[in-house]
Amino acid sequence: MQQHLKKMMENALTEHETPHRVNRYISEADWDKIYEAIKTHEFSFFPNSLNPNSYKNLMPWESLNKIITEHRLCSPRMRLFKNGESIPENDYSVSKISPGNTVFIDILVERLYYYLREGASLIIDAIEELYQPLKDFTIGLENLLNLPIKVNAYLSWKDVRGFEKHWDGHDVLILQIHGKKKWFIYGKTQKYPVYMNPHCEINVPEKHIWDKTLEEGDLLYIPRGMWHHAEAINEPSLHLTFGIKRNIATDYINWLQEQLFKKEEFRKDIPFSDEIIKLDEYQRDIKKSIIHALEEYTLESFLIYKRSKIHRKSINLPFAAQSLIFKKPLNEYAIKTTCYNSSNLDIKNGNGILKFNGKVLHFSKSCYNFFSVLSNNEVHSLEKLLNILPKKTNQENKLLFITSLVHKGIIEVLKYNN
Ligand SMILES: O=C(O)CCC(=O)C(=O)O
Repeated sequence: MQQHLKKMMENALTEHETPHRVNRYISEADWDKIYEAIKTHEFSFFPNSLNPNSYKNLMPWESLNKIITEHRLCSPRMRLFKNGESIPENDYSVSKISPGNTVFIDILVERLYYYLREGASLIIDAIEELYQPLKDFTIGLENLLNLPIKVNAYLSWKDVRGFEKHWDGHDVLILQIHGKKKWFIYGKTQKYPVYMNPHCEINVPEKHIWDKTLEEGDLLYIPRGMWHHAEAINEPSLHLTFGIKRNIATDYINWLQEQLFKKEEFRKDIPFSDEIIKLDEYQRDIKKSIIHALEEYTLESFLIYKRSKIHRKSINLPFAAQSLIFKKPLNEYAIKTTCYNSSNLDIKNGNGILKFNGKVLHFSKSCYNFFSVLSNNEVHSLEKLLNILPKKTNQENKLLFITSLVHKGIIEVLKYNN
């Protein structure tokens, strides 16, 4: 294999090791404590828990400026808030029409600076999608927690609240990256509250139970439902909020409901209300069917499905848009998977199964090795993978098989000298 390609593959390999992605920023000992707090829903403060040599790389000011400059981030992806009120987007940006009649929003920088100087907070949603080091770290955390994570950036300059006192329907990890911010934590509204719960009583707590000024490198874990607000202290502050969506029983039931459409007894009409005997029978039968369904569609299968949905799209052009991707010499190509979790791979009844982005891919047992080699997230030479595929399949069909996986977005092609 060519030396450059080998080097590139080695670099890619270190980039794709999950623990490495997280250990670069949080030590294993600190992560263990954070993990315990998340598991037990225990509000916790972790001072100085971010590695001082690296955490600023999660969102340097220059990279943030580049993100805002180079993307057309319109509301609500990027928004300004002051004292709990959103500042109308057209107060700091203008709609423009391109020669092709496309309308787009352009920021008026002078107005933006003015609002920020006046105490507005700037919020960018899902910022991990826009910055690779942050995305890598987020993927690492997702793999450790087996839960999906979305990151928002909050920037403030004045001792003015962005949001008023509120609670979130998901857990949050707050990482203070630049400057300081003062946090006020209040009690809970309800145990395990969720946004869509119509039975949630809103009793806004009056007095805070905890307050602290977060300094650079500090981390705070707020379980869902805890009221909080934050204020900067008249100096630039940037924190990243990692929103963690936990799985709850109603998620399992919603998934179960989708599975139950496959079964006749769950599609069957409920008798009319004057058919008392039939109604009784129906009640008895459906109870049995529900118990049976819970045994068939287990919590474990649901969790595997949810894990497979934790998938971040990755675009692989020019390769994935070509019907025939590989041209000789084949030793210039390398392959890696876009599925980060090897637990999505399984063998059942002698056949291989790959759960990918909520879909299920069945393949013959003879390809199992191929997938299990790929699923460790390393980068592999195409030639090595061709050799792992069954000997009786000819080269052309092996290449077509690999091509079909690239077309599905399951694996990606890398090429030296691209
Ligand atoms: O910085 C703020 O004003 C509030 C931030 C917040 O609520 C959060 O990060 O979850």
